Amino acid sequence: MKLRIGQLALPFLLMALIVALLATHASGAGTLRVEHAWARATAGSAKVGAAYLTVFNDGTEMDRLISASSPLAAKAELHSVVMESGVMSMRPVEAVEVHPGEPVVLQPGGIHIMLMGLKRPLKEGETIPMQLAFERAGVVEFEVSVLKAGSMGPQSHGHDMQQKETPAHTH
Ligand SMILES: [Cu+2]
Repeated sequence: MKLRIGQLALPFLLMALIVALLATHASGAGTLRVEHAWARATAGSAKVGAAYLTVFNDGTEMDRLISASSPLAAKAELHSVVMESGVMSMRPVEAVEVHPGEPVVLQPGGIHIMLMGLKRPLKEGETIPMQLAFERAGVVEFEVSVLKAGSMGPQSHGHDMQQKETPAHTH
C-alpha cells in the first residue's frame, strides 16, 4: 500500500512542479530590465521624438520586445535603421528578441523607439514615463531621462562624438 502511494505521488509532484513553472512564466516579474533609458529634447513644434535604452534579460529564456508606449505620445513604434542603396531610412520592427545574458542596446543609428504624436515638447532635464511590452514578461515600466537635443547618450559627456547621419525626423 505504501509503495503504491509513493508511485502515485511522483506524477502528482511533477504536475505540481509544472503548474508552478507555468505560473512563474505567466507573471514573469523582474526577468526583463530596462536601464540607461534616454531621449532627446525636442523643439517646440516637433511631434516626433526618439528614445533609446538597454534591455537586460535576467531570466533563462528568450523573450521578445513587442511594443512600446508613453502617455506623452499618441503612438510609439519600434524602428530599425537600414541602408538602402546608400540612403538611410527607418523601418518599423515587429519585435526584438532579447536573449538571456545578451543585453540589447537601442541607440542612435540602430534600433530605437519612435515617439509619434508628442503631446508636448520633451524638455532637457526632465524624466518621462514609458512602458515596454514583452511577450513573456508582460509590461515593464520605467523612466526616461531627457537629454539635450542631438545628444548621443548619457555616456558622451559633451565630447565631440563622431556625428552620425541620422534620418531627419529623429533630430
Ligand atoms: Cu524612427
